[in-house]
Amino acid sequence: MNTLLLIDLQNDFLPGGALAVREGDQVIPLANRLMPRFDLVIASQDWHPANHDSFAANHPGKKVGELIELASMPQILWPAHCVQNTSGAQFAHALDRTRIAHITKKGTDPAIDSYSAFFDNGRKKATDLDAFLRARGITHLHLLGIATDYCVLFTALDARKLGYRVTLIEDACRGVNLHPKDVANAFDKMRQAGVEITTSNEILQPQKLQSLQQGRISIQPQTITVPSPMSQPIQLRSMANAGRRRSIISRCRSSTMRRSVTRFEMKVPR
Ligand code: VGL
Ligand code: ZN
Repeated sequence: MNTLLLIDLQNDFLPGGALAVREGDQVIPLANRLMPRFDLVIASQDWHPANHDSFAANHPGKKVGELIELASMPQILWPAHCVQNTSGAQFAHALDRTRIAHITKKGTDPAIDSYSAFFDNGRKKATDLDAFLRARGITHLHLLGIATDYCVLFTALDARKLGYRVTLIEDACRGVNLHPKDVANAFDKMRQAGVEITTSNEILQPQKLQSLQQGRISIQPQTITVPSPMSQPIQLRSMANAGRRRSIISRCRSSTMRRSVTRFEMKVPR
């Protein structure tokens, strides 16, 4: 069964939320368009009690971003977020919830954090997710959500360790980037673990992308996203003049073959 896993699409991770992730809101319309393409949609929900030990406010004198030790592991202190039964913990208001067949809650134990939707950070306790998927014979997961460098990363790595085929929809993820390279490093780690990378366009418009890559059609007057071997999807912008448009397409083809699409984008005249 064609399965999509939505990671933590909750108000607190959107701009204006308690742990706001830049452009987190841009993931929501993509999730809404992608859901109808899957037979099964599952969502994870960060679901902390108010006394959760990952919250800086629960450690007098400590600040957000500081490291403490929790359950014998380094733990980043976060602003209080996704507190059970608060509006911040609810799914994004713009998210179409009607297709979500199952919700996996995580982070409920106040004494340990849980970035992965499968296990707590100490891998001591499992959530219901693996059992749910196994019971249905699911072996391949498509993944999107927030945050790339925490919950998406740890969920993808655990899924691989559990033997799932994992495909990440890279333009439908956004990260925290506490350190500037965190998101890029997260993509590297996932790739090294055998996570496949795709884009929403490849799922929503597969024929169009194929034609574009084969040079049979030109780029429409809009922005499209193609899979990049680097950390972030690249955007190809259509140009006003036809000659340039042709050159972009041909460069796109050769760069894709050389797998250096990100460098290609920097060469495009603007
Ligand atoms: C997350 C930090 C703390 C996430 C959750 O959803 O990526 N990050 N709790
Ligand atoms: Zn959390």
